[in-house]
Amino acid sequence: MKHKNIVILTGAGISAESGIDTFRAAGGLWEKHPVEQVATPEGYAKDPELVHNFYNMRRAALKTVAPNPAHEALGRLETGLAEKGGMLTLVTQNVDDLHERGGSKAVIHMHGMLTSMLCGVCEHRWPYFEDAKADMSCPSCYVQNTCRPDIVWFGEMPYQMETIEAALAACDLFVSIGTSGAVYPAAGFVQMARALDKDTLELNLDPSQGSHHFHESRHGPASRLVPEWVDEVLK
Ligand code: BV8
Repeated sequence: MKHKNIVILTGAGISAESGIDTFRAAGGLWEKHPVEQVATPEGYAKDPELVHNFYNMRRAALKTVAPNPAHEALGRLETGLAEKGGMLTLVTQNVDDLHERGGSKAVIHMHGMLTSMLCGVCEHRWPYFEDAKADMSCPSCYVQNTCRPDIVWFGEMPYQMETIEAALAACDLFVSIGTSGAVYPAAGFVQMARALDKDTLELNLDPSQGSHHFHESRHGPASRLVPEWVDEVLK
């Protein structure tokens, strides 16, 4: 195998064919819900009920969608690489649970997860699958009105950045799947990989904002491109 230690970054595009809206397409999430109002700490402080309702809607939608062949192919890749003494580090910007439901066991959710709640006082995190309300109490410290979706908003530090940077330093291939390359620091991973002389590959419906940084870019739907590429890697 040419590549044994692979880091993959996914974005909303890998879940698009499962029926989850992307962010920046026409009619996407940010068109219907201004980022400032629903994906910033300031927006949450101003109207916590509005923000909870935005995430309640997306959390409820998880029950109506299923992983697609791209998620399932990455589940196969994780197992197949391990069997051959290789390693996959799967980093996602997505807050849905479709990678896990598609068979991936180790997923780094650098922007958090819809199915996790966070207490703003004691930082307790717990699995959460229902509708949340601004006046709910933390099950650990019992303080009311401080629980928020466990999501990384704009202006907040993404999770597990040290782990991600160490994985990028150790890999021999960085692959970006279904992301526009619009949001940092995730959008900068390809430049970090290039600076470390790693091979880089983009699989996306159309060229991302960072396409020119990649050695190779393949354009088309993830449900076709990802299984094809995984078969190449594992053969
Ligand atoms: C931070 C959670 C500072 C919310 C999200 C330089 C360096 C560092 C930061 C910055 C910087 N410049 C600017 C910043 C600030 C900011 C930023 O990047 N702004 C942008 C807009 C310029 N970044 C931040 O604020 C980050 N934090 O910097 O903290 C700090 C430092 C020290 C200490 C404390 C703090 C935090 C960013 C995280 C914000 N949270 N999500 C939620 O999900 O509700 S971002 C949001 O965008 C989602 O996570 C999403 O995943 C992410 C990226 O979007 P994409 O996934 O790419 O989705 P998009 O719709 O854009 O594109 C979809 C793609 O799929 C398209 O290319 C399309 O062609 C393709 N596609 C569609 N269909 C298919 C397909 N591909 C294949 N098949 C298909 N079928």
